[in-house]
Amino acid sequence: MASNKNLENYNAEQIQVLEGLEPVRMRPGMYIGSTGEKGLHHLVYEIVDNSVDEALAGFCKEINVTIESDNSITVEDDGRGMPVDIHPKEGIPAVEVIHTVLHAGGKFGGGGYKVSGGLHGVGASVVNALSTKMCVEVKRGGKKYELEFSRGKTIKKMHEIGNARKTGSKTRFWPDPEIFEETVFSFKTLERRLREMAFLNKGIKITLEDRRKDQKQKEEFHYEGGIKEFVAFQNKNKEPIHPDIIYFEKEGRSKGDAGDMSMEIALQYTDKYDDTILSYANNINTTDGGYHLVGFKTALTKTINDYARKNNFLKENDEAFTGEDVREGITAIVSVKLTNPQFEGQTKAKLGNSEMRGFVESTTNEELTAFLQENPNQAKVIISKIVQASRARQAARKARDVSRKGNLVEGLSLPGKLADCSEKNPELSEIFLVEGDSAGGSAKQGRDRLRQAVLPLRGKILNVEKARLDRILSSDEIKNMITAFGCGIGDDFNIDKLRYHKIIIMTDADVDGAHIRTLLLTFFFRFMRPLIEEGYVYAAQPPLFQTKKGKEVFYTYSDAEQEKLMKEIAEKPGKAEIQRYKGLGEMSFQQLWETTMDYDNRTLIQITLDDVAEADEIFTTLMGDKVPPRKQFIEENAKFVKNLDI
Ligand code: 0RA
Repeated sequence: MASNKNLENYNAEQIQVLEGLEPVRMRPGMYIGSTGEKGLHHLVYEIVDNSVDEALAGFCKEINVTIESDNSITVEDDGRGMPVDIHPKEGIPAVEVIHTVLHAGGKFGGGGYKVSGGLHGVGASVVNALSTKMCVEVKRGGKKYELEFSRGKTIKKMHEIGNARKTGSKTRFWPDPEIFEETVFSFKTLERRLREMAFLNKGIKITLEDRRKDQKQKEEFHYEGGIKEFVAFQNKNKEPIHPDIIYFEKEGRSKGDAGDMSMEIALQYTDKYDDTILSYANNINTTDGGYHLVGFKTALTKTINDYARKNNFLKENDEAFTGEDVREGITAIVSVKLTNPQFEGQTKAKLGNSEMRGFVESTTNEELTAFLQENPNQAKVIISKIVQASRARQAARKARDVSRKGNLVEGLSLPGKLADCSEKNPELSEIFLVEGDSAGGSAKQGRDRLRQAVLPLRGKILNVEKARLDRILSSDEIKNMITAFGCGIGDDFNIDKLRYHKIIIMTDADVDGAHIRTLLLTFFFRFMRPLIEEGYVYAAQPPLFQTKKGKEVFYTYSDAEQEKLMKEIAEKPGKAEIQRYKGLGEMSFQQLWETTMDYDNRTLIQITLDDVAEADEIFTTLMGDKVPPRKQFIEENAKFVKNLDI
């Protein structure tokens, strides 16, 4: 953002005071989303966001985040230092107000920071309320001050502890185990978000250090190229088809007193068939899009069509490129910043400021047209790719029309290999996708015919990452799944028609099984994404061992569990007979029912899609053309569904 005129004389009077902190401890979920792992890490982001705001205001260069050896977090910045003057209404130092009064801070008063970050934007007071202890240190005006809190209450009033040459703020907090289900921080989770923050705010240096025993490590995130480097990072396991990452930025003012706005876009085409477009508003990932994304997509389609017509890539009678055509293989980051962001929708992940649409659209039109004109060679490569995409789409449409007609004649007949359940209510029905015909046979025999359907899948289904829709639709395994589910595919996908609300992938507990499961998930991710988003997809967990001792039979699902069992039954009479299952096929139908399908005994792992960017990276690593990263990844994550929670 450009000018920061009123920041210098920002003082304690501008801090609006709303309410005390009891409500935060009463209903933490309202303020930080959840009290699980996500909410826990959110605490760190809230504190870091304040330092990032200071950096965006132009006063801070470096932010250091440390996971201390006792699992507390320290965030230190080299900004101006939080204000220490006495707040006129509260009669206490502003820094204390910031930490003890809900919604205190310039963000809510207006006239202070222009860009506020943080999904919830609740700030330091909420983190304080949810911490057993919080220590704050401020260096400002040649002095160093300190204050301390516990569960939102001031324990040690602000006092001087010495002189300071520089300025800055340092916050250390200990999350409250009475509030959080888990208080152990994940380096990986913090790393991912801090790296993203550094990409989105070029020039800021963010470091992350882990000081815990046996986990000592340190990373630094500092990108002068900002989102341009973000695109390069997203494409690190893909093949870009042209050398330059296209980049442009613009600042503007919205009508009336709605404030300033700015936008930044970076993009590059790869040889892939899917697209990765990440959009952000004030550093928040708008996973449900919004007006900034609409503006970008509209301009992309228009600009490319205009250029292709004008330069004869599209002849007079050729059909125009669709939005999908022009997005095939693209990696793009759309990042906007604005004074009064409106986040809409259930998850508050959709930008509702309509003024962003025109701003992003006209800027993209101008800048992208200029790039294509100035770089005819790269333009040619990009347009050729889009021409192919358009042809493939037209071919696929023909194929689909044919298959739809076929369906009408046959009356939507279900695949022969499907053993359907008799229940017709999807909410009560489930379908098992079973690896191999022999395990499929056992599952058909062992199942609850009323509510459980079984569809055996032979061998490895088509690797969808590498194939276009027309080829994918010709695979029998895929066709069987599509007809069994009943909900269509791609643009025709309609979740209301889904015939089962549990889709359970049942594969062997080995690397091949993990691979098949990944292929299925890739297919769902690309063409039936709502299945994953709605939480309808599960992985069954078949046992690894059967142990017989005396008359008793035990099943265990991991090496650790087996070890524990052996200790527990050591005293029992008889000799333990252990069988390690190599595959589902080794189990009788009764055993398969008891251990893996029976509603009362089984463990299902729900497949979730927490982070589209991460999932995309994993899928690309696993499925893409570059073999070494894939091989390494599979070796490291043979049981990745369980570990990575995709
Ligand atoms: C001066 C004025 C204001 C904020 C800061 C300095 C400041 C706040 C933070 C938080 C973390 N690091 C910081 N460095 C500087 C405005 C008052 C407000 O918005 O709370």
